[in-house]
Amino acid sequence: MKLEHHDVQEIGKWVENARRILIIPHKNPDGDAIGSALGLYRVFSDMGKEAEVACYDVPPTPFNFIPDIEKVKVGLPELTHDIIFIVDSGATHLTGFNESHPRLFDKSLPTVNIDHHPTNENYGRLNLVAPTAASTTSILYRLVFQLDWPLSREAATCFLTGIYTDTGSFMHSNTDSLTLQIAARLVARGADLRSISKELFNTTKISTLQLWGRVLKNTYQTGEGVTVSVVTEKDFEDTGADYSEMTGVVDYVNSVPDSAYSVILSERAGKVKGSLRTLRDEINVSDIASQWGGGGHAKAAGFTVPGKLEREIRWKVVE
Ligand SMILES: [Mn+2]
Repeated sequence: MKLEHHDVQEIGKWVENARRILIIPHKNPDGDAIGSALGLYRVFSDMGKEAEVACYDVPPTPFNFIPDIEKVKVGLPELTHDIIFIVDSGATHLTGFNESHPRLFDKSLPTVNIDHHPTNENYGRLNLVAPTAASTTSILYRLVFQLDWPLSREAATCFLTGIYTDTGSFMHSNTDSLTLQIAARLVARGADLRSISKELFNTTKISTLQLWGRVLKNTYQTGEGVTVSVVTEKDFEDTGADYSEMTGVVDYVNSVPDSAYSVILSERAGKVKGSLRTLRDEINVSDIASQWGGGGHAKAAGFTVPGKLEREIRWKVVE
């Protein structure tokens, strides 16, 4: 359970001496990004600190049940804080602020980078990067536990949200014993697992169902055993769904028996995004994504390239 990392005590000292703390999750925030940011927000508020959460995008509406979600500000305030936490962001561009605020990543500001993506660039002045952790929130739970910070019921719900979403409701291969132990401890601390599963797993908007219908209909398998689906800009327009509503459908596309791995190509604003997943032990989709300038985890990764999708396109694997 203990985080073996020399920066842990240093983070503790920084927080002890800080008054104003800014927390930044990645853009298009998922459950782990939002759970990390708002969990820390609650912990620091309970310590009497003046905490703020700033994100590039508005959090998707399924996260409206998360405590303090209304406190998330869109866009960055002036960077005059005593500490700036950047959470769940494997690369600087994922925050959305790399071009407008390069100072965030040149170590001139008191930044703390906490993440579990193996491709993380250690861009913080302090870095707590644990690639074996199932979620950033599971690292944060251990940090809170080790530094004896207060853990309210609300913060526990935030942290459990990150574990729940990043393990695909405890179904992905990153659901190990430590992750389940942390989840159990969070439930013991009052985390609201019932709301998390109801809001994030058993609630689906009509636009989401229609989008998923198109993704499922467009699914095919290549000669090399790769399961592929595509979703175009027009599919988003026709259904009224936004990009965040893709969450979840990838698990269906990835469930085809004997598939090597799965890819969903989605088109948005002149860019094509690829989401890769695999259930196979011997396949590392992060390596595959890196061929297109992307990255991520061994079993779940992604990339973004400029361009658009044309109907005739076929995904081909070459050695
Ligand atoms: Mn994550």
